[in-house]
Amino acid sequence: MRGLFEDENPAGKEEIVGGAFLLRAFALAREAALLAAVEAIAKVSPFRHMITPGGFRMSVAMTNCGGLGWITDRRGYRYDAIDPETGRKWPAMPPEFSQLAVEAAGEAGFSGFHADACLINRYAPGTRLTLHQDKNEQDYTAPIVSVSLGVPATFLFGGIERGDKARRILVTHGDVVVWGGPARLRYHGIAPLKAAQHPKLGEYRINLTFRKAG
Ligand code: MD6
Ligand code: FE
Repeated sequence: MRGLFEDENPAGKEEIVGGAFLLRAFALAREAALLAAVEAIAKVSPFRHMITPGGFRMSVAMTNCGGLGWITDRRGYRYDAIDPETGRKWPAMPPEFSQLAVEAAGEAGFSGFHADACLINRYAPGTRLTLHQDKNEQDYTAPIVSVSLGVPATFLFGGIERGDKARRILVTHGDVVVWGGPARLRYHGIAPLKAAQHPKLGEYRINLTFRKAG
């Protein structure tokens, strides 16, 4: 139980480093709506393993919703309004997604965050995301809002240089990480997912990352 003792933060808000905040369980009450929306999106634009510019198949399965979607192929990393698998626009951003993103950003001190892109990542056991910076967006003054659902994961939170030592943060179902300002270009990743079962998502972890891409 959290928040029962004076030395714990009842709001469940923790500053990981300057500009990066963990909002524990912030999305928990909305899990049913979020999971239903992910399912609906994946029916239109299915999860797929994209190819990196270097020719590697990503172990994370991805899809997107919103006006812009993050993609990678042999030509590079970028945002595009069209899903290359379907040839059509990405599914629209559901209102419950936009609402969660603006509220979480506000809780972390970034008011007026209007996401135009939501990348949806799906991790199976063993899947990892190596350390990277998010730098395909136009405007680094906007934060990123990241929602974790399903199986717990270890978020690796590094510095501004790739070789900087990374902190390890456990993110569980319903947790939201918001980062921006001085943290916006920090290296980060996900350690290989440990096998576990979640009552709603089985062996999977789903991550929603909201960005202002355009
Ligand atoms: C993930 N997230 O949590 C991967 N990037 O599955 C990210 O790469 C990420 O969570 C920028 C900000 C928040 C994130
Ligand atoms: Fe990232």
